[in-house]
Amino acid sequence: MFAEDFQIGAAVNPMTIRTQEELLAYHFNSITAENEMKFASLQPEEGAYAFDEADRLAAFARKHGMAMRGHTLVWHNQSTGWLFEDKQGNPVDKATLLERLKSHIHTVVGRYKNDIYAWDVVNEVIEDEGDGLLRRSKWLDIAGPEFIARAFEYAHEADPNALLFYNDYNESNPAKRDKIHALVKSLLEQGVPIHGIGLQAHWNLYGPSLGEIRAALEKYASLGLQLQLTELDMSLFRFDDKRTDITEPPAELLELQAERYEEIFKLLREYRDVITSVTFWGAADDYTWLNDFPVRGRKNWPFLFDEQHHPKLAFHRVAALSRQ
Ligand code: HAH
Repeated sequence: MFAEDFQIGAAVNPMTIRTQEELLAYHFNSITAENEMKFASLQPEEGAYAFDEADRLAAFARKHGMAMRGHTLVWHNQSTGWLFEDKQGNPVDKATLLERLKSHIHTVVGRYKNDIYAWDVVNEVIEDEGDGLLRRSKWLDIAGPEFIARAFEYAHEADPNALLFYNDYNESNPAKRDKIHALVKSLLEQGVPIHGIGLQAHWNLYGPSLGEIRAALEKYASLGLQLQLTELDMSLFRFDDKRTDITEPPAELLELQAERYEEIFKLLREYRDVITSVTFWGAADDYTWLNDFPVRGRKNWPFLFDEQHHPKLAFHRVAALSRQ
């Protein structure tokens, strides 16, 4: 329904390509590996790559003629201990860390050259709180800010045709938005090969506001890059809401969710010239990372399809938009 506006994607894993195959093949034309292409999944021990699961997801995309995004080459989480240490367990020096990064990126990006058209090269390096620009991490401690530019250069060497993204969450929060903008602007000024900004879009019923989303799209688009929503979901709970008593989604919240999805897709469509893809971080409410995060054991219902893969109210509202 949105084929002329942007791609519609879903994050998948080895279980959901089985349990949600029909739904995925029918409604989505792009996938992203939820975990299977992260550093720790692909290179758990130095030089001992584990491509099995990632390969199966790429094969699923090929089987169904879907596009595939790569996620993610550099992140402070789901990385792996050995990367930052020598055999004695001491921190490695900058040159060693960058050499390992280069070798990982060349191997991984090279391998999926024909399957993956866009990579989240660097994920979540911006600090959420205060005035500091970059988040403290082993990457930053050992290599300094330079690891960011180097990662994009290595990815570009490995596949000059791949579109390279900086990806982050809380991307519509005005303070963080300005920091993301500042980082990407400085990368562009240094001539770093970067082609897009990924707005994770882990949103909820109460925020960010439409005005904040619009302002973020405008500000990022002013850099002349393409934009993608990379991890969209619509939690029924505020981020700091710790309640655990809701075990079925209340009708009034599903109505609110439908209104939010409707107004958001209306807005995304306005920006169809700069937005090239909208990927959900899952496909249907039977499986979402939000089932245990940030509150353990609590279920959530963030998508357009319910636990039986049937369209929710939100789906019908978004579908009606596409016919306008
Ligand atoms: C995302 N982080 C990651 O990009 C993705 O790889 C993971 O599967 C799920 C969510 C979002 C995030 C976070 O890392 C920490 C706090 C809030 C949100």
